[in-house]
Amino acid sequence: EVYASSVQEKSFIMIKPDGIHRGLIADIIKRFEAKGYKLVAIKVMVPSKDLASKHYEEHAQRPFYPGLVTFLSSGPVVAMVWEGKDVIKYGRKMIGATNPLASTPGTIRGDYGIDVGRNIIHGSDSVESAQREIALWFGAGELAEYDLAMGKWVY
Ligand code: FUP
Repeated sequence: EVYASSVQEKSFIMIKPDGIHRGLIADIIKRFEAKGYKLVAIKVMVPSKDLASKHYEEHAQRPFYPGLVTFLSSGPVVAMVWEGKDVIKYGRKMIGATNPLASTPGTIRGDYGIDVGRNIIHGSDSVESAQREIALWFGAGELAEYDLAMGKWVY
């Protein structure tokens, strides 16, 4: 059975305010959807400063942290959970490097970004951070459980 637990891996993916203002929502969703990943949660919101601070708390001591928190909480963002095999690692590959100028063309940041402080999208970097971020941004009842008909052709 190909529907093993590895297929159920989830990643927190967020289009940041610059991505929204640049009109990139549909393009980004299209890439994850066309790859074969399954969208199980999505919402548009202007995050509070508290939520933005918690999201990036690992960077609390870095000089760019206050600006990063202010930027993220300026909103709006599109917060999502995508599910599928290796979605955390492969999602990061689709997103590209933190610095858009170091990102390969063909990646989201490589195709659309120039500045590290305006790098369009966030994606969880490990199973632990995905779990933490999904719990931070979504309530348990906000994640849909369903079989995608397409899934049996992807796997
Ligand atoms: P990533 O996981 O690729 O989003 O990168 P990091 O967790 O290292 O950084 C989080 C965010 O901090 C980046 F999206 C942009 C911002 N940042 C800066 O503004 N300057 C830096 O030097 C590094 C990161």
